[in-house]
Amino acid sequence: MTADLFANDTDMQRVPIAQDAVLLRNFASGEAEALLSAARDVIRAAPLRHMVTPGGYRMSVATSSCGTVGWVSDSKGYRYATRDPVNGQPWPVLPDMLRELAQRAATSAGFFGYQPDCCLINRYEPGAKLSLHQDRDEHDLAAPIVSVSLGLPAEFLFGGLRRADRARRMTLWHGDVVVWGGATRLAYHGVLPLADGEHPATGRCRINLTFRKALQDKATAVSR
Ligand code: MD3
Ligand code: FE
Repeated sequence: MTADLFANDTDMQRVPIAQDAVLLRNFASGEAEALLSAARDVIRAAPLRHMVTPGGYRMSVATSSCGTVGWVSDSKGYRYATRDPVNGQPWPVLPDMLRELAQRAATSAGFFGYQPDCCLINRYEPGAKLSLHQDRDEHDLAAPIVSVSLGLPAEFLFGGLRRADRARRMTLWHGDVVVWGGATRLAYHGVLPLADGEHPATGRCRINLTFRKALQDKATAVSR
């Protein structure tokens, strides 16, 4: 109780989730406005859009990307592409401010030398959800994924390596950062339909940034 006397809802807290996964509560709280501003610059050049899944469904989450590659989905499948299919242009560069935040978070979680080449931007409006899935389109599964939650809170589902494994539920709040690596890199995960609300930083939505290393380093990709 006494320890909580001066506790603040923006205090950083490290919460282990599983082996190789750690929640850094409020890690980005102090720079949320700057992160959102950088994300808005990206979105201006590469507008958020609702991709279509290979199965023909329009995603309720709207996405964009920046970096040397961006995540795309269409009737042919999911993949990383060097150009934005909407305008045929390369994706906007990954802003230093975003990359540095991701690198600091990775280091704080024990993953050193993190060099993400993509930041996927997800926008959830009320009702938007992400069904249980694995992220396995990346060619470098040794690198962690760093996720940053901004705006309205979301109920996140974190399962196991098999779809049928029971999923744990946790709330991700504005400013929370999660680093997922090693054993959890291929864990099933998803997001429940976003509850309606209003957040001072984002209005009526949640923005999630996920940093990825989608491409294998050239030096390590050489066949031997
Ligand atoms: C656990 N995004 O973009 S972030 C995605 O909140 C995605 O927008 C969610 O899943 C979102 O693919 C979840 C947390 C997250 C991201 C990637 C993971 C958790 C993960 C990869 C492996 C395990
Ligand atoms: Fe995912």
